[in-house]
Amino acid sequence: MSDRYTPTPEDKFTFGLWTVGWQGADPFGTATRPALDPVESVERLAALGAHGVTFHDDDLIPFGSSDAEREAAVKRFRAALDRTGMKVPMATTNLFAHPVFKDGAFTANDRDVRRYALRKTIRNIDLAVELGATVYVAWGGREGAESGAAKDVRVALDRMKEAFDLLGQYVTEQGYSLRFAVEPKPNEPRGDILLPTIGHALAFIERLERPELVGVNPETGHEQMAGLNFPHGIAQALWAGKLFHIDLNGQCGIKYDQDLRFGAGDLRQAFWLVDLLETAGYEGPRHFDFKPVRTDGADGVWESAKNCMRNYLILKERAAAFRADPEVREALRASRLHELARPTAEDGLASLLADTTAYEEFDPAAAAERSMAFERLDQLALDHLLATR
Ligand SMILES: [Mn+2]
Repeated sequence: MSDRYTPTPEDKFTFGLWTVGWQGADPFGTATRPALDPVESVERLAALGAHGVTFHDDDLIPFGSSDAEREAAVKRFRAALDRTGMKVPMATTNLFAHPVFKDGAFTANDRDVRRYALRKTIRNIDLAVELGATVYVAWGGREGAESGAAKDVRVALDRMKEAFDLLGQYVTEQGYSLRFAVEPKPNEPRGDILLPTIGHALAFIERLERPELVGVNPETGHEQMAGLNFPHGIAQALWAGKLFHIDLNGQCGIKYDQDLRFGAGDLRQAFWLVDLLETAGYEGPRHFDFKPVRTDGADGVWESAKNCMRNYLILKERAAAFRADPEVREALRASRLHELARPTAEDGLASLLADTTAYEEFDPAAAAERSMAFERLDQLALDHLLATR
């Protein structure tokens, strides 16, 4: 039963194995669903029209597996990929679940833990590259603190930089075509996490030895947990040439990390996000990092996975209709978007200083009277989002 919102692999939708595989354990309750075999996830997502899957090392190879067990798990996984044509564009490291990472990984106060974390990461980078990944995500969920003296943040940032510099050196020396994507999050599981927003991460990246190898992997809900406008953050990442990957999901305001399916939560921001990704030339995977609600069984897992993609395609259609509407084009002009696109002083500073109409003869009161006409423009967007136009 397919319609125009049924995806194909060309839509480049990808899912983390940990998303559909989430068993529903939360801080107050144990799992509500049985474990899912990664091979089944690959097959079912392929049947739904996805392009690929992504994984943490421990999603595929349970922590503590022997070398033989590791090899067997990879072999089965690779066979499923070959059978279905599914890709692995991204991989990442679980540096948060095992108690050894209770105080972080790359910035743990305990040096032994930091060295172990780097080796664990490098081991999975080798596998990621073998499976064809071109992006390696780093979410430092445990890199943070709950109290002031427990973490010297400036020194911890030195250690964070050291980690990315070493990883950059490693992939360069190996000749890998792999770039890193830092995933910001303000809090949870730590009280406060380092590199809490897109902006913090972008500033950090410029201090690295190989900044060209490192970008960001922003997640919808993570920015919204900080009360921030996700499309604005994505726009700045694109502007900086740093949107290496993206995690799409849903979040209802400033509260715990909900990881709702894409399209749930702030629908207006989802609309503007899709409009941005589809018009800005973003070519990376549309990756979903969500958690099927723990109230549901396997039916809800696959229903929500399907609907992440469906909602993206609906919003893509709605955003395209908005951009194609002649009345919208007229409204954009009335709101002077074309003027924003024009440099403020293309004739140079000297001309600006010599231009008496820019200041001496300028009438601020008259300029202040010009309506920006944003209300009409925004309602046109809402009409298109709600499919009433
Ligand atoms: Mn999340």
